[in-house]
Amino acid sequence: RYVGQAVKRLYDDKFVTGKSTYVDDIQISALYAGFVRSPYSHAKIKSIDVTDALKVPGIVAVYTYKDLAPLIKDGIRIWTTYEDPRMWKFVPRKPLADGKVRFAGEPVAIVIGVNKYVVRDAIDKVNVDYEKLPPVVKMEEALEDKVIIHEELKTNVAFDQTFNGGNVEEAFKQADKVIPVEITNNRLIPSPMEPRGIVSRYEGGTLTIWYSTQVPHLARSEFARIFGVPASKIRVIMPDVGGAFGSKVNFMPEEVSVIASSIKLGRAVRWTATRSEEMLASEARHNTFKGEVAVKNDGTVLGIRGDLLVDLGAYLTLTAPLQPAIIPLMVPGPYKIKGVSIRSRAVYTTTPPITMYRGASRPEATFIIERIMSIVADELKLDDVTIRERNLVRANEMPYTNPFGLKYDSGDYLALLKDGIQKLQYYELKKWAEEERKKGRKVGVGMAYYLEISGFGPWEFGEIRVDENGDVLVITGGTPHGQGTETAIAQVVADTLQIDISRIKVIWGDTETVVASMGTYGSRTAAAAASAAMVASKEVLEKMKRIAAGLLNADVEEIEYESGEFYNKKDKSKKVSWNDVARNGYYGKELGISAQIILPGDVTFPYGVHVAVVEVDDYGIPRVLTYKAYDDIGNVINPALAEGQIHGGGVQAVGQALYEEAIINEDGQLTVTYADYFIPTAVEAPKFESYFVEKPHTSTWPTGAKGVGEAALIVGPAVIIRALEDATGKRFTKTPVRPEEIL
Ligand code: MCN
Ligand code: MO
Repeated sequence: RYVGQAVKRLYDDKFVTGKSTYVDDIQISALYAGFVRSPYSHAKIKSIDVTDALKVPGIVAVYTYKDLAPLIKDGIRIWTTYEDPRMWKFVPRKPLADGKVRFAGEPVAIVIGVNKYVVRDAIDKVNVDYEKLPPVVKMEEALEDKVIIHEELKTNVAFDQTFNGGNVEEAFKQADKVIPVEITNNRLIPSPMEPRGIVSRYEGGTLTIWYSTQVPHLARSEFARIFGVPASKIRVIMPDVGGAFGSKVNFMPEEVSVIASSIKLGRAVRWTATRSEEMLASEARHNTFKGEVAVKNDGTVLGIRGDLLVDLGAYLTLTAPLQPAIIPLMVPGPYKIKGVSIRSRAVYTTTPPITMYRGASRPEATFIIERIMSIVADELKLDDVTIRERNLVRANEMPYTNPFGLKYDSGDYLALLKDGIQKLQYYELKKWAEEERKKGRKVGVGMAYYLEISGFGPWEFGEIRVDENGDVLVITGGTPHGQGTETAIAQVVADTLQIDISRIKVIWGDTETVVASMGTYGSRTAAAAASAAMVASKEVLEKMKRIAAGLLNADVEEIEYESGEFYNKKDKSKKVSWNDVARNGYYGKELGISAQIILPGDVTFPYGVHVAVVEVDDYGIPRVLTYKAYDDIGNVINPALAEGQIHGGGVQAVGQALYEEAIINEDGQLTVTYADYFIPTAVEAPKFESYFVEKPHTSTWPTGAKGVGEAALIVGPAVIIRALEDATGKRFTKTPVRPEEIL
């Protein structure tokens, strides 16, 4: 059996030896693109003069919006699930600024030349005449609508919905106490190792697009719609992708401009974002919850009400709607709360647009509810564990429907809390920290609990092909880009087919190879894609049994399969090997051995408790010394991969809680570079301990897996901030906490 084992990742050799192929490594003859970007966050474009730029030797073309417009049939829109005009006010985004810029860094013109260097020179020679308009940087300012960012919308408020769940009036009536809270997640930059990139080749009326993406099939559909061409004329290939963290489920105007240019020129055109372009391309989070909590003196949290304000930046990206629409639904978390009412608003500001980032709304919701639990504990002089014990949904209430109608599928939240606190030695650590503080050290211990939603349906694709040699190709709708989920999929297939894993190859991410795909995001691949591969494997085995029955002159009902042999259960000496069946699948009567599956499925809810130890030095600089996790993620397919996710997400949680902030100044300019936007390195990484429950509560996907890809970044910030409070005796309600607030 492979499932449950820490099998080494199948394709790591090429990565560790530098032989992987990212978009920028694609070797084809192509022109290079670069962008003229607005220095102002809000301005009218009075004129653009490209004459000097065109004189630079090696420059092939400089296009503005007017040049590309005839090719563009529709703008970049939002995720169709959310595209309800009664809910969202937005303007489909154009590939280049049209008459006006709305954030500093917005692309105004595309410059195309024979190499990067001439392009760089020519960018400086494009003369754009701007008329500055007042920037709108703060969310509160945007709400006032004094300066309107998208004139046609007549307001900066893109979304304004009140989410009412349960009976909030009643909850506040019954309260012994009402506690005010204000909780903020500041703006972050996902920062994958590989920046965004695209190569677009237009040949004989068809487009081939190599694209650093998490969603090649969605990209194909979107590009087909934007350019008004049949999707069959577009092939999107996802090469090796060096990380994405949700930010590459998003289509950029730059990418549409590159494709448009390749069509116009009938040539291949490529673009790879520079680091500073990448910082502008994917920004994330930034929201504030302001409200109050109704509690009983015994620690029962009865109700939560308040206002959520979300910063969208200048345009609505494909995935930005998730924030205002999902955060409220997940605020109740694993707790049984009588009533929750949240007015959720999202506003445009003249800042870089927001996309999704690891956890996409669940980190925000979890930070809100976990901060609430700890604040209530402090106000009522209760312990962090006690307050959670009091409010967790009980196992006999599962499946539980939360006030907003989300159905939590399975789990025993209380048992996990009790076991986790012991396993992670929470109270022992608390005691140790207290002793250390007496000696003058500023150390503290914190915990938080989470419930997340993952394994999103409604379906995923899987295909299995057994060739005439008996070797197996798995074509998955998953699109792994660093997680190693392809290895987990191979493990599941190897177990189902009972063959050696070395005979299996897993491929993905090419719209002309993979029939259909939703992709990898929302921690769904171990649940959805691995399950689709599993079900397709079972179908293949049935086919092989039919072939075996033919070869053994038996009825198919008589055939059993075990470890590479098909045999007649009435007479076990009558058997035929896997390889013989495979060969006969091609040279016999059947027409090949393969199965394609679209497997439907639904969301699942992993949960867990995490603990951190934080120390602050004399300068107020915090460090997370230890980070410990205890999670129920359903069946664990590969503990090493799952643990790796806790480590990666945990390090990003350290960054979000303590170091990372995309600071925008009052003119709307992003003021940070990687010199001061501080991503934790190995030096700042804590020591990790990660455990998964022994008897998991499985999901309804056939693998029984729930997700783990985002867990540590979902709960981590709340855990780390709680430890920081323990170390300093102060209260912190926003991320990141800066040294000046700590001292
Ligand atoms: N796993 C497992 N058993 C389970 C659940 C998961 O063994 N019960 C393993 C899987 O085999 C896989 C990993 O854990 O190797 C994560 O699986 P899963 O939770 O299904 O998440 P996905 O494969 O769908 O990955 C998406 C997730 C998301 S949403 C973000 S954001 C994120 C993350 O993965 N982005 C990443 N981790 C990342 N890791 C890397 N290196 N790069 C990114 O961009
Ligand atoms: Mo994600």
